Amino acid sequence: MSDLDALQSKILADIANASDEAALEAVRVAALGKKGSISALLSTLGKMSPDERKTEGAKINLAKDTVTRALAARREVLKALALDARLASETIDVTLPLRETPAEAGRIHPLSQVWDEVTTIFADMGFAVAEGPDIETDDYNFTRLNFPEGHPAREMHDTFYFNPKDDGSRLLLRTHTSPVQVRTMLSQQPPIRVICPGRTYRSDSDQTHTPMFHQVEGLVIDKSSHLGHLKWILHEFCKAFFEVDNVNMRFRPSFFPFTEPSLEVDIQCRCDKNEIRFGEGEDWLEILGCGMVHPNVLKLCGIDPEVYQGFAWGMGIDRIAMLKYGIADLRQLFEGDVRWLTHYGFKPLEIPTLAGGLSS
Ligand code: 2NL
Repeated sequence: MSDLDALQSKILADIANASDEAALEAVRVAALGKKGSISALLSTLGKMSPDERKTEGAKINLAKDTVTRALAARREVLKALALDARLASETIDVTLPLRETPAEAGRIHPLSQVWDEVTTIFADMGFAVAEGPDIETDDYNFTRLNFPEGHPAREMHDTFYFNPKDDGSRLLLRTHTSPVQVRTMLSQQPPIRVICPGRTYRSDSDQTHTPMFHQVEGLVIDKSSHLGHLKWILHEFCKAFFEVDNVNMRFRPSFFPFTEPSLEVDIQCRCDKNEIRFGEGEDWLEILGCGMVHPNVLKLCGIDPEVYQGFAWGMGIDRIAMLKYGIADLRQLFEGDVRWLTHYGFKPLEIPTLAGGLSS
């Protein structure tokens, strides 16, 4: 065997043994690179006689072509092997749970959930939703609601006042959502059916009070609206909201400057240590106040009390949220603790509907 044949056999063996593309490249450089073994042979041609160059050149170039083809063939094989190995190592377990998208991982705050639940229930009964500013005038927050100037009931509200203006008047943070109903009566002719959910403010802070809280009030004005209608509406609301077939309600006499008569409403429940059940049990829980709109309020809001009458009610969204969802401490609602929200919050894509269930 000539030296050239031996060299070619050696290179072809190296090519066959190259286990990856990097090893194969090293073989190529060693044979065909600038200082490669075959390149070195080719560079000897210059010193040969023309005849010798003809025969030797043909042999060396043949060897070079053979090696080049072997390199290309081996490269294809190694590429295929590398792909097979990658496919084998990069398998994914399709049974693993999907990572939640940001839209799925977020949570709806229980107060927003209850707000949506309440508006859904009353919208189904034909109520419109009205909203108004948090900063109000004394007139809309008190005077037109039959709180006379200097009346002690104004003091009961622990009002946050702004600094007086030059004319002596003072703006305030609304202490209830009733000014929204005042605005509705002043701008709309009866019949009126609205609910007014919103933020309200009182300078009061302890276990059961926060300076900012949420209320939803309702107002119905028509020619013959009466307490029977009010009781039916509140009964239907309580059944829908607490998601039970029946609730027993108790109406107790009370006092509000803006209603006459005024009533407070309790619902029957069983209050165990860790759980409240509605629609059964021996305990009573106060959930709202209501009454027939005082004729003075109608008058002060541009409605003739000789022609129209109506009823109204108000309840704390924070309180009914805590009762329904078993939240023990009011202040947790406002801490913005994401771990708490992960536990008590609602999935964003599960929107409350009466048909699909409010809180399923
Ligand atoms: C409560 C009691 C109540 C009203 C709110 C109202 C509004 C107008 C006229 C008459 Cl414009 N009444 N609202 C009536 C009775 C009770 O709220 O304890 N809320 C937490």
